[in-house]
Amino acid sequence: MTSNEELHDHFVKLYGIEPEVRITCPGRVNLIGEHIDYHDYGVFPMAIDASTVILAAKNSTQNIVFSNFDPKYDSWESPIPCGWNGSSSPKWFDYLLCGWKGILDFQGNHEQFGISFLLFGTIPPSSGLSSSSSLVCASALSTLALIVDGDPFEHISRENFAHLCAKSEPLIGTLSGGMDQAAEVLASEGTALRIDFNPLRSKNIQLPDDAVFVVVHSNTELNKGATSHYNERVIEGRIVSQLLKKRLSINSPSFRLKDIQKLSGKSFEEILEIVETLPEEATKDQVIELIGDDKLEECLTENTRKFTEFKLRPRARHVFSEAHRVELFEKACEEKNIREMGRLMNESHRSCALDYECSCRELDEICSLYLKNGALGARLTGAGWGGCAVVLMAADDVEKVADLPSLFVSKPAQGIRVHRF
Ligand code: GAF
Repeated sequence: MTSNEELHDHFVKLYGIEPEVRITCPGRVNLIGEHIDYHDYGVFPMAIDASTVILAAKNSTQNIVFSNFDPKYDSWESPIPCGWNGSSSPKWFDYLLCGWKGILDFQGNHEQFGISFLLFGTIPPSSGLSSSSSLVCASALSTLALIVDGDPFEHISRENFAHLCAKSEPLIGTLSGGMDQAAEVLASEGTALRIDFNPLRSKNIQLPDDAVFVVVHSNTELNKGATSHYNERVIEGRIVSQLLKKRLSINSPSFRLKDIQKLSGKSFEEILEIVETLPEEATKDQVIELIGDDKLEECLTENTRKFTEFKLRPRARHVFSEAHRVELFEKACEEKNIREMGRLMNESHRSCALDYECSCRELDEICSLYLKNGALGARLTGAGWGGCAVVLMAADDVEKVADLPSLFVSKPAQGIRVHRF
């Protein structure tokens, strides 16, 4: 375990100056509510103990310098102005650049100065525990803390800061929602979070005392195609929104499914009945026939124009049923009904695997293995296509899985924090 003193001394040795700030930003594990944040539906994550730590100080140059405590990652230095170069496989420091740039844009014409950053991370990368958002948030807060005096959150609310970080990260290429940044910025130690969007807000939720969440790595990194699969799911949801708007005579520019449900006045049960009448899948030409060229165009982005085939009914079924499960999970949690929480997690995994097709063999196997050994619920967490599963055990049963592979038992951790030296 690397101590704060070690990091401090490493910084001084590396750069020959004292660090001014230390930012600690946790990762997150999502308990339920997968792939629905970009439709503005509420989600249920908690921050975890693994984190990104950044030490930073203004330097006497006009250069941005990034170094990683882990020697396997190369350092990177560039004169200002600079930014992510748009490469399709972003490096660790590209995420830091996004956070840095996000704050500079927010601060308008603020005088720019060189900064030296030192990164130390304990969130396993590509594991579905949101290491990348943690890099963005930590670098954004380091930059802000170097620009303003005192508590940076007196200059921007935590909600607006999380929103800013979420806006900065898509520069990297994923059309992601805002769950990860919100969980990492808004979390309080000891409680999970119910996060809602547009406007972003959160509520602390006490987990039942006898609920233990175990995070298990499938030992498959998020697979290479994950960004493309992710964006494909976003576009499929947008097409569904156009179909539903037409079907229900809704006039709205939004293609967030929560807006469409709200405008339709339908309950989850009612909207799920309508979903069953949608086409199972459609080619691009068929979509154009169904909604028109202009409506399809509204759904697409530069990088997603290449998609030619879309699954519709199963994707919609996942989004609406998962949003409903979040409501039921929150209720079960308040009633301390951990059996029901587990049942909902299992349903969620099934829906992710079969309807959203964002699981993989290794994740399915881990979930089955834990369920066979007494878990109440087990599901993939995060985007899927590799990474981690989250398992719910009754505290009395944890012994039963002591010999199974696991990463850690997760306790709700504190959100992002700043320390000034
Ligand atoms: C990734 C995204 F960044 C989140 O916004 C969310 O959509 C998640 O996948 C899936 O629930 O972590």
